[in-house]
Amino acid sequence: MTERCQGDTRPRTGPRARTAIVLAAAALLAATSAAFLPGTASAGTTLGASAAEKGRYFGTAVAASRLSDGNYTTILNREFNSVTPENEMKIDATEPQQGRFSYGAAEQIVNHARSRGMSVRGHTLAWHSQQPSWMESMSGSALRSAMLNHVTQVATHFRGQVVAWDVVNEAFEDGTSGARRNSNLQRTGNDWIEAAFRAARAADPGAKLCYNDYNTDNWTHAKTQAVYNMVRDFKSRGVPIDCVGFQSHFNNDSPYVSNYRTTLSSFAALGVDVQVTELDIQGAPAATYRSVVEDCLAVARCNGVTVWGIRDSDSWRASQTPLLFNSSGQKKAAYDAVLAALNNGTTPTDPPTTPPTTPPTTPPSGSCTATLQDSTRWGDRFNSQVTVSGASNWTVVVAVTPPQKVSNTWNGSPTWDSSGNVMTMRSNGSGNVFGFTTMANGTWTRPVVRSCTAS
Ligand code: G2I
Repeated sequence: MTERCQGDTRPRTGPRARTAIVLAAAALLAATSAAFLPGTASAGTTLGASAAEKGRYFGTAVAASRLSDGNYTTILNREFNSVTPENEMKIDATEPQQGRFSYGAAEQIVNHARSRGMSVRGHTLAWHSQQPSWMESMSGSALRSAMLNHVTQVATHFRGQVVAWDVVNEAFEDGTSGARRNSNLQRTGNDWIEAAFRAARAADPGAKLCYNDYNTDNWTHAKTQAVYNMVRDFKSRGVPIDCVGFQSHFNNDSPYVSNYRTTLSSFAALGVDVQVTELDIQGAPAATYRSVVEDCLAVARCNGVTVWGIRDSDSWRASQTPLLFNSSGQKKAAYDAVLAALNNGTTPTDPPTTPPTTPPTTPPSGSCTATLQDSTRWGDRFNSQVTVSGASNWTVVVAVTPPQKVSNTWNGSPTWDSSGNVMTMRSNGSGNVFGFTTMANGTWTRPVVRSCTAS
């Protein structure tokens, strides 16, 4: 190209000229791809590039101690366009002594990621676990201000470098209570979560602020409903929350369930982004990995998936071989399934991003509305009444929480799924109010209306 003067517009037709044109075009294409998809190879062949084509990211947890492992960083740099420090931004790592902050390991990851165009999810500012010993032994107003100071300092330090923060992690109890987890932070007052979110917003107004938890994947679970109610309440009161993270550590005791997509879309309908934040699946079944990715792609506000480690040997549950690469760094069948899901994914069509006007027990659905009310309660069972509006021929799906069982119904024709926990009730000409009796079997969680469809 150097043999021609500027302004020389004569056509070039010789073999050298054609080679130069091809090379220039290839360079331009490469430069363009790099500009739009930093940190990834060409679209369609890596997780990050394929996710980017769908407007999503595909991330992984990263441990600073592994950044010197060439096999690890080769995969990291090739496949992922988002990283979450696995432990390096936790409270014990960033404030090991009160008021003395330590950011070295976290910065190592942030610099590695950002210099390659990957985005960073921050994990986590306020959590009952992995607290430094000085914080573990604190309580009351001293703990409240120490927690808020921690949120402020860390979010300020990384301002502009972290796209989303898990502001609060795992604040709800497991099981059927739907209660907050009893932790030293919870004991400072029920408003500790919203106080943490407000402090984070003030410190880094540009970061998306997320609530993050596990065992919140199954829409019928009390814990899922409890988090949903908190987010709904926060949105209605203007507490600055932008996103909800679903850790999604799936295993034989806590398996993936087909209502996962309902969970993601129901939260998204509250007006928050949703993200799969710590995905791993015992045994890495390809079909389940594929389903998770398809569920995220089906929800417009599901804007990314993060797996909790790269190779099986990097996993906190290494013996369950739950990740996309084996311990030698080779792609597993689950990898191929995820890549295929990302490449086949369609543009999402679920639009609702405004909070539903229906109560939390009535997630948004079809063209009718079903509202569930508690009715008579006995020592071993309770009645519920569902009122349908907007249709005379309707189908309403209701779920009870195992080990509950529905023992009786009226004013509708029920059918059941194989688990016996999900009842599809169809109108039978008896009007628009139907009812049913639930045997509690020790669990008094209110049944959930999943959908109402006019027919
Ligand atoms: O437990 C799995 C994840 C559940 N959700 C929140 C995540 O933050 C959590 O991550 C795990 C890390 O993957 C582990 O690596 O959190 C664990 C601690 O709660 C991490 O384990 C800790 C070990 O307990 C420590 O002994 C060890 O020093 O990892 C540390 C660093 O390797």
